[in-house]
Amino acid sequence: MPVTALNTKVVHAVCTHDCPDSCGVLVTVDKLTGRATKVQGDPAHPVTRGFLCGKVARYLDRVYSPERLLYPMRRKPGVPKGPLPQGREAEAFERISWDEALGLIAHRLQAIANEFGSESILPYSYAGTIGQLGYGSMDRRFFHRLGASQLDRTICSSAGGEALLRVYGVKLGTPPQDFAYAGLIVVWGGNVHGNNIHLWPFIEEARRKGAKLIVIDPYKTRTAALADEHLAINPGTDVLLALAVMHVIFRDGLEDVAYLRECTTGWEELRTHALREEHSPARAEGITGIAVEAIERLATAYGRAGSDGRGPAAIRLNYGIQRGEAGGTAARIVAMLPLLTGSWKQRGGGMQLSTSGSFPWNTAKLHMPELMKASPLGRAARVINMNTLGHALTELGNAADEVPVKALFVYNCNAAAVAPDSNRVLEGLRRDDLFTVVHEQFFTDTTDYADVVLPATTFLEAKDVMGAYGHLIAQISEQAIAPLGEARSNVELFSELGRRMGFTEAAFNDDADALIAQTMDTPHPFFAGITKERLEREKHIPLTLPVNAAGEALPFSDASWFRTASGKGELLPLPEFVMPAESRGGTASRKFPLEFLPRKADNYMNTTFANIPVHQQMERRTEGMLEMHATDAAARGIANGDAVSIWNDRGRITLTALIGTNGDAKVAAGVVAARLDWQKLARDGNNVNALTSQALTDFGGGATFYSTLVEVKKVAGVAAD
Ligand SMILES: Nc1nc2c(c(=O)[nH]1)N[C@H]1C(S)=C(S)[C@@H](COP(=O)(O)OP(=O)(O)OC[C@H]3O[C@@H](n4cnc5c(=O)[nH]c(N)nc54)[C@H](O)[C@@H]3O)O[C@H]1N2
Ligand SMILES: Nc1nc2c(c(=O)[nH]1)N[C@H]1C(S)=C(S)[C@@H](COP(=O)(O)OP(=O)(O)OC[C@H]3O[C@@H](n4cnc5c(=O)[nH]c(N)nc54)[C@H](O)[C@@H]3O)O[C@H]1N2
Ligand code: SF4
Ligand SMILES: [Mo]
Repeated sequence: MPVTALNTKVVHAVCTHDCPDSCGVLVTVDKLTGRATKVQGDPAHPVTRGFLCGKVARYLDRVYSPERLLYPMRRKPGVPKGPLPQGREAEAFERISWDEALGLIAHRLQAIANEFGSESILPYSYAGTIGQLGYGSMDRRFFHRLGASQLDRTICSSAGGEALLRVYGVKLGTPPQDFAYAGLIVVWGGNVHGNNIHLWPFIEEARRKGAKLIVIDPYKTRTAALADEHLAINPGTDVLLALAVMHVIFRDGLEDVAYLRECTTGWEELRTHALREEHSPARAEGITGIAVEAIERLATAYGRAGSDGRGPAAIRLNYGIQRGEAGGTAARIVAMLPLLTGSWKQRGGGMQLSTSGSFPWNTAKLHMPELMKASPLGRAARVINMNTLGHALTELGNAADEVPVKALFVYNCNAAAVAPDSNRVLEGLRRDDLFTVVHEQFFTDTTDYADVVLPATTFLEAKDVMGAYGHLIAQISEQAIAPLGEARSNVELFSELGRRMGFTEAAFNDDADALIAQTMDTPHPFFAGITKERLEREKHIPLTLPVNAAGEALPFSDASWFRTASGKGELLPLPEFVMPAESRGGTASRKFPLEFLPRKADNYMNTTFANIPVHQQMERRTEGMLEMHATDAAARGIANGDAVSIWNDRGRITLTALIGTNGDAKVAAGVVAARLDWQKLARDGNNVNALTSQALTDFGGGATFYSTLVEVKKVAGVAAD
């Protein structure tokens, strides 16, 4: 702990934003004013190592922003739902007390449940906070007891998560610190520099020792630009690239037969499958867009790593790979690669997609699904996939036997901006007969459609407990400052609302401390010796993973680690390459010839920070821009700086062309890219999700943001911004 001045204290919090790094954050608080004066990365945290990303380094600008939502509000009578100018949203609402707000919400939810059945109420949340309590605890209890529809939270990682479960039976992977020991690092569908910055120092450490970095990404991210080699793959073709890599590995005898025998099932079938001619590098070249030589180089480097005195190969597989129609299989096959070479056996080998499943939280105790039985429904409620929100709000209920959605309760989520096919979503949100409540830290695109807006705390203002999806260290996040204004945490909101609804179960009285104790109540060995009390003393504690004779915890280094039905790494069914229907090689439409990447911003967190001026400044280069290759621009008579219209059957947006030629192009010909922003900050009130679809991944029910075809043309007579 740093030395503190007399009138300040330093509190250990955790950044609860939806980021793999889950940083330990030291918050300096002025004891006299109660105000936070500084945030810094915890130097004692083995992954945070004393620094924060650019976004959160400036977090106090967000916490103390003059635009923070501080009081409950209700839409003024007669004000229609729809976009409000940023900074002037409050004019559409009138302030009410928490007591009035809770009374109003309880009354409306009850009336709607009585008239249409409790399943006509839909909670809609994602990952505004990924704290155990903030992400899902009292809210789940509340909606279960109410008998509301269940939400399948699929917008981010469900296809990749399911892929890991199919191959390994558990979401576990190489700890970030071990990447420092790798001899080859392959970043596959991930943007480490933008989205996962605390992995970068370990990659750099490995590179100083001679490791090579290869990045596989259709977009030239900062990570790709800094790599030894960037393979600009055609979107959605990773399955074929991975099959070609396997082809070379088996062809050249680079597989680890002893490991395959001991730790996997189905490898001989996979070998035959991979060796088929259609999976050769020569055949993959045309479809993946990666030259035969580059595929051979990748496969050989991968297959030989670990045998030349340098470290083994580590793959940082990330969720970018599974945001397309073939995303489940893509994540599944890349996750199989370390099983072929047995790279798990060496420190610095293996693969990381998500480590979230390593934390054995007792979510059953937190969520209490049994409360659905006590609801008026008396059974498990129907499940709605969150990627189909547009459908749920505009079409569900058209058939006589379907329950429509009549109330939407949004928290931890900027649904109007992040959900795919947003024109359908906005059409639904605009309905007068939809009662919408939004619990938020700011006015957003979503609060523009709310009947009632409730103020939420930031991670400085509430206590929580955290795991991570990019490391293996449990942490306590202490409350550093009092809630601003009348903000309440998700736990407080849903516990009060539960009582207001007349739910008498004691479970609605649990506070943060009780909930933390419950979610940590598990006999699982990974939590052996890790208690709430110890976390409160030490702040961050690595999971108790089993170690080998050398004292190293090496996931999947032997068969004891697998949690599949067979107890081994499962390579069947054979992964087949299926061209995404909505891709240049696909069958969906010949009308729209360009593949569109609706990307994340390096300095926002999805749409969080998009309204903060210092963060906007950091994102200026791509603000309102469509990045395209000179070839595609020339073919359409588009010059740099021209206003361009981008459209498909789902929607249309206007951006400014940012054209790259070979050296400085971020995308290859045939691919265009733009980034996510708030709808209302976009040029004609529509962000990139006006173009994305509600189609789901091959398995796992995931979103398919990166399977989007568009056409682009110059907007005649409209000057560029
Ligand atoms: N700065 C910042 N950090 C973030 C976020 C943010 O918005 N901003 N978001 C957070 C969240 S919610 C998540 S889930 C994580 C996600 O982090 P990542 O998993 O890194 O997710 P993406 O940025 O969606 O995708 C990574 C890369 O995949 C590429 N990609 C797209 N299609 C394909 C394909 O078909 N094949 C391959 N090989 N690559 C493809 C994209 O161009 C992109 O550069 O990051 C978190 N961290
Ligand atoms: N085009 C396109 N669309 C995407 C993506 C993409 O890459 N491209 N990424 C997808 C992915 S991976 C994800 S994870 C989703 C993310 O979608 P969301 O989870 O909706 O992410 P954000 O846009 O960051 O919005 C989160 C909101 O939660 C609020 N919030 C934060 N903490 C709290 C809290 O404690 N309580 C309450 N009530 N609210 C809080 C924040 O103020 C913020 O407005 O977006 C998806 N949509
Ligand atoms: S957003 Fe990620 S990198 Fe930034 S402080 Fe939070 S956890 Fe750390
Ligand atoms: Mo995400």
